Amino acid sequence: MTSVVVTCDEGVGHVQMARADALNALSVPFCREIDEALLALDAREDVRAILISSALKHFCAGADIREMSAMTHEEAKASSFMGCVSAPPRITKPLVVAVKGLAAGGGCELVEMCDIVVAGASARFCHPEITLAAMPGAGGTQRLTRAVGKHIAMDVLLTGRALNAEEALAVGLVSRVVEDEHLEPTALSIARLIASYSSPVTGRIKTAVNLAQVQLEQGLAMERELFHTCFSEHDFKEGLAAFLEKRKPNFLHR
Ligand code: CO8
Repeated sequence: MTSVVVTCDEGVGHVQMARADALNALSVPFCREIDEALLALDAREDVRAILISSALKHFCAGADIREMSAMTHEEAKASSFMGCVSAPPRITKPLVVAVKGLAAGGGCELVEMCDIVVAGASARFCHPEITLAAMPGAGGTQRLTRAVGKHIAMDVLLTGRALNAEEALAVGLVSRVVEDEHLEPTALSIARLIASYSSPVTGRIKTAVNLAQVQLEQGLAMERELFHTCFSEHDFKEGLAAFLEKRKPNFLHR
């Protein structure tokens, strides 16, 4: 079954996530498919902006919990595992993302990696890693904090609570909110408008804006190291097992 649908029209490359059996959970093979699609579009001369969206009712349920529960600390470190896609920060063309339903954990980190975020009214953004005795490993602590500031980031990351579309707009995680039925047409028209402008200039604006994210690389490297520590802890295994067994976790704080 195809889990990523790629189309290209009027200068816009469109990657639609459609892993229907697990709400677009970001397994390693699914991430590879998304990354390959994005990199292939970025390399095309006729593509001047890229849109990411979901074909399902939710945007993305985050890292694949079933897959993570079978992974050891050594495996996570050796593969630089981060429970998310890795290509978006390397994409040179403007990246627009259209979000409806839940963007959780790695799904929210994918959103945070994009350049313009268009939210449907049903969108909710959350980092539930803490409920699994885990933490973000794909930039969540860094990009969310840079987008919304320390106090909202701490609240979202330490409590696991979700921001709805209007709250996310108010704190700067989202660029625009529209009704769900207008989501894809609006996101597509934004991407098409950008694609109609001079692409060397849109690329340079993107590069320059990203330079405002001071010390991002340093923060990402430290976050990855802290994140991999979770895999060596009792509570993380317990958190993942409790999710899969649909029960409350029993954390021992180690
Ligand atoms: N991974 C794997 N499978 C998933 C995931 C997931 N993240 N989310 C949902 N599924 C599966 C469910 O198990 C279920 O499968 P089945 O039908 O076989 O039981 C199917 O998708 C449908 O899910 P639900 O029945 O739960 O659907 P609902 O509509 O009732 O609920 C939710 C949708 C609210 C999205 C709910 O599924 C949910 O809460 N999912 C988990 C969200 C979550 O906690 N995501 C964060 C994961 S952590 C992360 O992304 C960051 C990386 C952290 C790595 C930490 C390493 C140190």
